[in-house]
Amino acid sequence: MLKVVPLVLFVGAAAFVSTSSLRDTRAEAAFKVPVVTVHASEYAFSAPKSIVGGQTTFRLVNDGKELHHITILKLEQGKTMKDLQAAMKDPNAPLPAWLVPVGGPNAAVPGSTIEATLDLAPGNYVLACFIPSPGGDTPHAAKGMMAPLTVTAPGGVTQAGASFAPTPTPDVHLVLKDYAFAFSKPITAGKHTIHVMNEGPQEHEVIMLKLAPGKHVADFNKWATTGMQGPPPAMPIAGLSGMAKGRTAIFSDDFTPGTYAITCFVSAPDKKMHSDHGMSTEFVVK
Ligand SMILES: [Cu+2]
Repeated sequence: MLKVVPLVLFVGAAAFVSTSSLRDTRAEAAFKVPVVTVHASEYAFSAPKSIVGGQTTFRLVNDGKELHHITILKLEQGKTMKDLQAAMKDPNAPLPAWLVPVGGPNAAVPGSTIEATLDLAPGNYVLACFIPSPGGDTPHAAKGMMAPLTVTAPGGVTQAGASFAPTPTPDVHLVLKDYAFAFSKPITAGKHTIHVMNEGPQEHEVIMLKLAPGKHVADFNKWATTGMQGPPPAMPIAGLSGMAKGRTAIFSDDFTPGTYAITCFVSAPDKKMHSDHGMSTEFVVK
């Protein structure tokens, strides 16, 4: 009997060593995406001025009373936020060639926190909110809701105060194109991590909605584009703001049974919104 005790201790210690080293390896692999937290209110972002490039999770915390999102815009050809502000003075001007929308969390209801994960190359960017206030059509960006962001080349140095989250592992793919959304498989109840690819040719966005009972996506499209008056026919949940052709991004939603919709409010060359070209769809989660 006594002889057995050391053997048991030895086996136990070996098992402990092997599980703890396994855990370390997994933790290293799983917690590696830096999280950049951005606070939104009327009408400003509180965000870091500079981050390191690569795959990054943007966490949008809506501290305000209105809907807000982050559209992350890459400034090319040496342009600055001033150039963007000048270009925005003409609301009918087409998107300048030096401005590339790359996505971001879209759209957080007051008090909520939503995330989107995307890969950022080094360069100069602007965070902007293009959602208008209720009763108007002036985007928040025109009221000053823009912030410059410098993305630096990864240099192997972790930023002070950086936090990390598990690498998102998508289980569903969603393709955006003119003018449709296509899931790789039906959405079931529970949490899904959705990998989105814009196949273009135009910019597209993902406005993900849980519809109120008896309401349809057409009701939301009308409500959102006629001053957002009265109770919303749908609740926006995590989605992705406008992204150019070829861009990918990842977001997650926890789906409870009900009817959902996806819609896109990007403007087509004919000035109609993509939703008016049929880029709106509903799906039922059982
Ligand atoms: Cu679209």
